[in-house]
Formats: sequence, C-alpha cells, structure tokens
Amino acid sequence: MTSSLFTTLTAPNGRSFDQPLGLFINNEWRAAKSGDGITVVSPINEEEIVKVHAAGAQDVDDAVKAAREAFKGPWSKIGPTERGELLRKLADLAEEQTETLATIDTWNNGKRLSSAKGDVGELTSVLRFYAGFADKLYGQVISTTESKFAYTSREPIGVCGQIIPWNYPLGMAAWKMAPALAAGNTIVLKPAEQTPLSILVFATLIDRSGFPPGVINIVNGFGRTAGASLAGHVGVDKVAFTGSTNTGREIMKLAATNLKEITLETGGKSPLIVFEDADLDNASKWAHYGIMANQGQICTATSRILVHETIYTKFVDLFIGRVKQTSKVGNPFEAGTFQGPQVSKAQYERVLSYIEKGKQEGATLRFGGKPHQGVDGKGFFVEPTVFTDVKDNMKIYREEVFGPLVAISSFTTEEEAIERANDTFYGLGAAIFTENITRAHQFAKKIEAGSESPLSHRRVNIDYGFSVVWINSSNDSDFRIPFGGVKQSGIGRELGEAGITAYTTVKAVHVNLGTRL
Ligand code: TXE
Repeated sequence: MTSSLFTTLTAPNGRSFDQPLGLFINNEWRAAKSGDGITVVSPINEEEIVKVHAAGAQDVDDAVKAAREAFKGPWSKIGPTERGELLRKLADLAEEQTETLATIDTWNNGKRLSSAKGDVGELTSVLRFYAGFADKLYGQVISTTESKFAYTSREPIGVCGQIIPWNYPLGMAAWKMAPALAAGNTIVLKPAEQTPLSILVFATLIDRSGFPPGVINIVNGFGRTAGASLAGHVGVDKVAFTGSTNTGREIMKLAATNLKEITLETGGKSPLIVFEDADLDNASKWAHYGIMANQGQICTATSRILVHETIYTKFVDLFIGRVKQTSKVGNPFEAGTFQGPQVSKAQYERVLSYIEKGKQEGATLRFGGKPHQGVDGKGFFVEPTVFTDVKDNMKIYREEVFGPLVAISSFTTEEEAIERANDTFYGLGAAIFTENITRAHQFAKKIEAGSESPLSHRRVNIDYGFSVVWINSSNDSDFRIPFGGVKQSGIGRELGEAGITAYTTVKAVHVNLGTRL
C-alpha cells in the first residue's frame, strides 16, 4: 500500500470526484500503520477501482483513543441542541453530494443509481430524525418516601464501535452513527471491506460540519483484523453490528472482554404469506419487491413465500409475470435497470451454489437459475430465480441466500401457515396478505408471540416468531419505526425512539431531603 491519501476517480457514468483513501482519525487523514490495503473491485465489470488503506490493531487503537479523548473533552461540553445542529449540518452537506455519493455506491456496490440515491436520502433522513431527538432525551422523577425522591437521566454510553455490512453502505452507517452521536457518544466505525469508498467521501464532510476531532472516526479494514480489534477493544463501551449471524456470534464473544453493551442485527429467512382473499396483484408486486430489490441483499428479504393452495397457481403466474416485466438485469448506471450485480464474487458464487442446491434437492425451477450475461459478459450478475414446490427441509427454504432467489410453497390452513412461517431459527420480518382485517392482526400477534408448535420438539427456538410484521406490504422500512430481530436474527433495536435509547444508559440519582436513615 502506498502512503497516498487521496486520488481523483472518474466513474463509468463520467462523474469525477476526489476520493480519500486513508483512515479518518481525529479529523485527520492518516495512512494505516498496518501497511495493509484493500483492493476495491467494481462488481459491474470485475475491475479494480482503487486501493484504500486497511486498519490493523494499532490503527484501531489510535481511533479508539481519539474517540475517548473527544468523549471526555470537547464533545462532553457540547449541549444536546448543538449536537442536533451539527447532525443537521452534516445531513445538508451530504445532500449536496447526492450525485457523487450515489455514483460511488452504484460503482462499488452494484446497486442501481436510483436505489443508491435513495440510500443517500435514507442517510440524510436518519441524520435529521436523530438531530431532532438529541435534545428530547428526558429522564424521570420518582418519589419514594415523604423525604426522598430520585431522578433519572439518560447518559451517553461512551465510545461506540460500529461494524457495518456492504448492502447499504451509507444507510447502515447512518443507522449506527446518527443515534449514537445524537445521544452524546463518540464513535469508531468500520465499514465493510467490499464497499469502503462512499463513506470516505462522506467523512470529508465531518470536519466541515463542525464536529470536533475524535467524535467520528472511520477505519476501513478487514473483519478478522480491524473488526475483531474493535469488537474486542477494552476501550470500547458498546459495539453495534450488522452482518451475518455467525459473525454476530464472534462479536458477542469478543464483546465479552469488558462486558460491552451490544446491538446485533444479523441474518433472516423472512416469510411472506398470501391468503386466498388477498389482492393478488398487490401481493405479487410487494412479493417481488420484497425479494428482488437490492439484488436480494436485504436482511429482511421475504425469501420464503407461502401461498394458500386455492390461489397458488394464479399467484405463481402473476409473480413470474412480475419478475419478467420488472426485473431487468444489467448495468446499474443505465436507466431502466432494476437489478445490478451481486456485490462480490463471493456473494455471486454463494447465490449460484444455492441455485444448484435447489435443483439438486428437487424444487421446481420456474424462472432464471443461471448467471446473467451482465455487461459484456463480465460482472457478478445472476438471473432473478424462482423455485416453486419447495419443501420445508430444503436448504433454499431454510438458509439465508442473500440474493435474488425465492422459494415458493403452498399451504392449506392458517394454523399450518403460521407454524411453518415460525419454523426457523431466524426472527426478523414476516409479511401477510389478506383483505380480512381481523385475520391480519391475529396473524401479526401470533407470528410475534408465537404458539407452541407441534414441530418444536424437532428444532430449537421456534416457539416465537418475528419482530417486524408487514400487513399487505413487504420490506417497508421507515426511520421512525424500530427495527431489529428476535431469535438468531439479533439483539436490540435500531431506528425510531428505541434506536436512540439503545445508545444511552440510565443514571439514577437518589435525593434525601430529610436526615434519618
Ligand atoms: O458478512 P460478515 P459477509 C449475511 C448474508 C451474507 C453473509 C456473508 O447471508 O451472504 O452474511 O456476508 C465484519 N470481527 N449478511 O461475509 O462477515 C466485516 O468486515 C468483527 C447479512 O460479508 O458478517 C463487515 O464489516 N467484524 C447482513 C461486517 O462484519 C467482523 C449483511 C459484515 O461481515 C468479523 C451482510 C469479525 N470476526 C451479510 N468478521 C444483514 N444482516 O443485513 C467480519 N466482520
């Protein structure tokens, strides 16, 4: 890795921009002491975009120390309303950079340009939402006896380590950074090694917004080095992570070193259930969006579709029609493209391997099922793939694929639908389509609270279900609404009020107005 800290890049859509390459620590750009680098590849054509610095343990330690100094010093002297103003300024500057930030994520992640612009919109919305929350974190006054009472206050936790994935490079950064900062914490954020570029351009706005040095530190690096150093660092008070369930388990172990606070948002295998009375046109549209959007790389992707047997054939035909009509695969910079490449070779191969498993296990391949030609035969493109007649024991029904692959199956009774939907060790999202309002809410309750399943003697953890339920939609996310999983889909909540309280700790102050013990 050279010690160069900036370069100028020109994206395939002709947009040029200054690209930082280093680590952002204490409001300075630094070369990694580790000497390591990350080769950043575009999934559109498999070509190298650039190399960026990769943090090692020493670099992470420097970032954590900078965050600690800021937490004890300048950041602690900035009041909550002013913290909100800084976040708003950061949002305004990011909004001005929408075209550049979106261009980078399309080039580096492969998502279509309109989606990448939507991600910048998510970033600015989340920053502004939590800017408004910064001075609205109230405590309580609790009377105990005639001469005693206590008051509580919500205090920041301290230095927060944040480890994010590659599917929404800016959106995931915002979900983590904004509530932590609004609540008065300082942060060290490690982006995913596959998508390190947009967050570095975003980091150029931090100093300009007026954040004191050390409040926000960004250390690109690999999971097993930089990520593990951050999760295990004794100077970090909380670790927040989004990624795979297995890595979540690793992070929990690492966080045990000093009993850090922890938030995990991990994998999913979310069901979508279509009842016989559903508006099938609406159901097929949402079902398509719920699995095919973002190349299927969404933790809440509704990747299992259960359809009532009386409308099964009709729904499958409508769904496949929707895929044919809408899922145009190709260059994500081109208008009209719906689906770009998978983010990396590893993810591309993973999706293809699940397609093979589906075929081998005897599911009916109804659409897709091959690599897609992409741009001039290059790139990590996969055809949107639809399997029907999928059995509950098949891998494509049970395991998270994280790609444009859907497993469709039929059911007979409502009880069966709920049991089969709940029969997974994941517990993130669940969607239901029905025009019967009573059934919809009963379902939402049962799929949350769950019921004793006759299958439960065979598998662990299936007695309770999901924590995000959609009635007549799928993957409808909103920054005002809490988000997170149960079972092996995670711990804690992000977004909404729950998202900011997760970055606070409650202090209780006992007041004695009398003299007696
Ligand atoms: O995830 P990882 P990967 C799922 C999805 C996908 C699979 C693998 O099924 O196919 O995970 O993706 C950092 N200590 N999701 O390998 O490894 C890593 O550098 C500390 C679901 O990309 O979990 C990156 O920043 N950190 C998901 C982040 O963890 C470590 C989104 C995620 O990487 C680490 C992404 C370690 N030992 C993948 N190892 C979702 N829930 O949305 C890795 N990291």
